[in-house]
Amino acid sequence: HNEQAYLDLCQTILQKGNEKSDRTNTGTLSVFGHQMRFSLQEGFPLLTTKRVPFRLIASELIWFLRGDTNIQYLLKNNNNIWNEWAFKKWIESDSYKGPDMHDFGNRSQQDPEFKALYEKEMDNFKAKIIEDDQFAKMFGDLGSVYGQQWRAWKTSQGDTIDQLTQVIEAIKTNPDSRRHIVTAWNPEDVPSNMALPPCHTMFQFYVADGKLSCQLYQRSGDVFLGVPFNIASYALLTHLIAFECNLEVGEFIHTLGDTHIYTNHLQQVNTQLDRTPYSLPKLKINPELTSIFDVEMEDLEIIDYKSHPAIKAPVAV
Ligand code: DHF
Ligand code: TMP
Repeated sequence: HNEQAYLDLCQTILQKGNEKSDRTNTGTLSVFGHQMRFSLQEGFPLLTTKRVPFRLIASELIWFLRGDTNIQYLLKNNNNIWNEWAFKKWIESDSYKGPDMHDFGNRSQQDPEFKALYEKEMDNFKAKIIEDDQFAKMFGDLGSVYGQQWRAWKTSQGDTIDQLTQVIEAIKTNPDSRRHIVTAWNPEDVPSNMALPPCHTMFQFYVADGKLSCQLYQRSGDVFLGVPFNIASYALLTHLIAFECNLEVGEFIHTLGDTHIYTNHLQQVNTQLDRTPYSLPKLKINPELTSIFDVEMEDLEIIDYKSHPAIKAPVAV
């Protein structure tokens, strides 16, 4: 079963992980260098040992494919997964005049009174991003994150490169090439131009036997919260590009650098490890879809998704 690779990773970290402090002051158990393989023929790798919200994964990927880097699109699609990182830029800006929100992630976990204040500020921020295009332009943008790097990489000549369109063209015309690469890591943009330097730093496609495979190098992986999203997101991207190129799907290979479980997720991970996986769901793509750059939520459907209940956990900011 495909999902076992993920559960084994959790076990490995619990057993062998190094205790490591981290940027967010949360603390982690961490291993360096790990690889998982998912056969996309076996089913769609949306974890079943906890409910993973496919809707959020799909709308985030569509946002990347559009080359969008502004959370306004996500909020209009009721997707809140990037809010904290835009909010952080807002409260650190000179225009912010509200109550002190520094270190809001940790403080809202420790202090219920602060948490209420933070939630109110966050609600105001979200409403303003949705209603006020000018404000959204200034404070909804996460900077040079995935959407921009994939679709409009800035060159030294002042042009842009659409890496994704180029890689699709290359897969169609020269499938055996060993250069089917998209990179999101631009040293010139790290760290000043982005809310969070890219975690999924580069990926490569490979064609053999009429099947498209994809390998991702992820420099940093939050195994409980981020990684289940990342697996499903790249599986979805591989399906979409295979669809566009008239290929079957092969494997998704997930290679990780600093692979960690935050110490405030340990109980959740143990709960999940006590569960037995169900068989994986299937992905259905609207056969009428003509270009993956026009894909909408309605074109994507997950079928036969049976899962254990969701497990809540705080995200480290
Ligand atoms: N920072 C950290 N520390 N970990 C991350 O995984 C992470 N991921 C980012 C940005 N920064 C990050 C972008 N992706 C969630 C999942 C993915 C994600 C951000 C957040 C998350 O909180 N997932 C919840 C459900 C959220 C919801 O329902 O709105 C989950 O239980 O999976
Ligand atoms: P870092 O920049 O200090 O590595 O922090 C980023 C954190 O976010 C780290 O815990 C990894 C996690 N993360 C994922 O696991 N997947 C993602 O897609 C993103 C954006 C972040």
